[in-house]
Amino acid sequence: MRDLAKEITKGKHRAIARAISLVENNWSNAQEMMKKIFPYTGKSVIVGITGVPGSGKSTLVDQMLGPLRKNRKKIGIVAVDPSSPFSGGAILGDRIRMMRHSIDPDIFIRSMATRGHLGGLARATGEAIAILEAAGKDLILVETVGVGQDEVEVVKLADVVLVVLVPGAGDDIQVFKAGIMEIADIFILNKADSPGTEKTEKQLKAMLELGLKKEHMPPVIKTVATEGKGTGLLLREIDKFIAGSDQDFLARRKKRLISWMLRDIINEKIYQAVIQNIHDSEIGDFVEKIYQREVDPYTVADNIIKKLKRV
Ligand SMILES: Nc1nc2c(ncn2[C@@H]2O[C@H](COP(=O)(O)OP(=O)(O)OP(=O)(O)O)[C@@H](O)[C@H]2O)c(=O)[nH]1
Ligand SMILES: [Mg+2]
Repeated sequence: MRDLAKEITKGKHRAIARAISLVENNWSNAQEMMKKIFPYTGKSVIVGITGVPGSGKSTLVDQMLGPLRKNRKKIGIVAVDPSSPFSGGAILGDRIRMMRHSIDPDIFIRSMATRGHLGGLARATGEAIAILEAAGKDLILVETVGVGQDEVEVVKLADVVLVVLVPGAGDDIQVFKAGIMEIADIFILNKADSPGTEKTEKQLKAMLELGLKKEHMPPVIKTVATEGKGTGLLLREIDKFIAGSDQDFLARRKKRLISWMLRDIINEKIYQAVIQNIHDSEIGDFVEKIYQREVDPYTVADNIIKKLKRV
């Protein structure tokens, strides 16, 4: 395990891949490694990108890689895939689209499933970010689909949050409902080659003006990701946001990530303590008593926690 931590800090991609698998599949065994790399974390710029399925997030990420690599930035990409059977094709599409960069030794690309994470998506994604930070990545891009609450939440792990909209989205109240609009530091209106771009841009700006003061207005960048149009401007806006944010603001963002991870880690540890200390047969006995209405499940849970405090 010591070697794995060391290999990560040397930036070895095989080590990064193994480490992320470990935090996903065998969390207990990953902790020693995570403790060792922790001092090396917290120094990268984390860019979150979210938006409705198919809005062009992966295409945008792919287009940003060229200019970033020209500036010799080392990059990590985490695509958080909703594990729905319907998105299977999209996931494959993501991988294929980004393939042209996958042989670059300074770009690491990984997709993570949103479901099936004990201890929560924030913990798993936060740990993947930490591993990439320890590996010396300058910039970490986290792509999430802005549909489920979890996926929208997780993008707030970032230092700067990009929300991708497409023409016509203004007509779709769902987008506004998902809580996705409030979290944007920069709006991207992608597919600006489609009809209705001007209308959506106007609607978006009108909506923002209703809710926000002028100085807090996030920039709206029009892009055509498939042609790389607007991505240079987008990168400049990201730089501007980071450079223009004071240290306190950036510290608050980093602390938000730490706070979620800490909560998730505590939850997971309590859960594991329950599994390890409360035997299945004991649970069975409680179930029987609750079923007979001899006791209620709340009292049982309180008693289990009291018992855990003693171990
Ligand atoms: N016309 C047009 N098509 C685009 C543009 N950007 C992306 N697309 C196309 O839109 C489709 C979806 O693009 P993706 O980059 O996979 O979108 P995504 O948001 O990553 O999709 P999910 O990860 O499945 O949510 C692809 O067929 C792209 O080629 C654009 O600016 N204009
Ligand atoms: Mg995608």
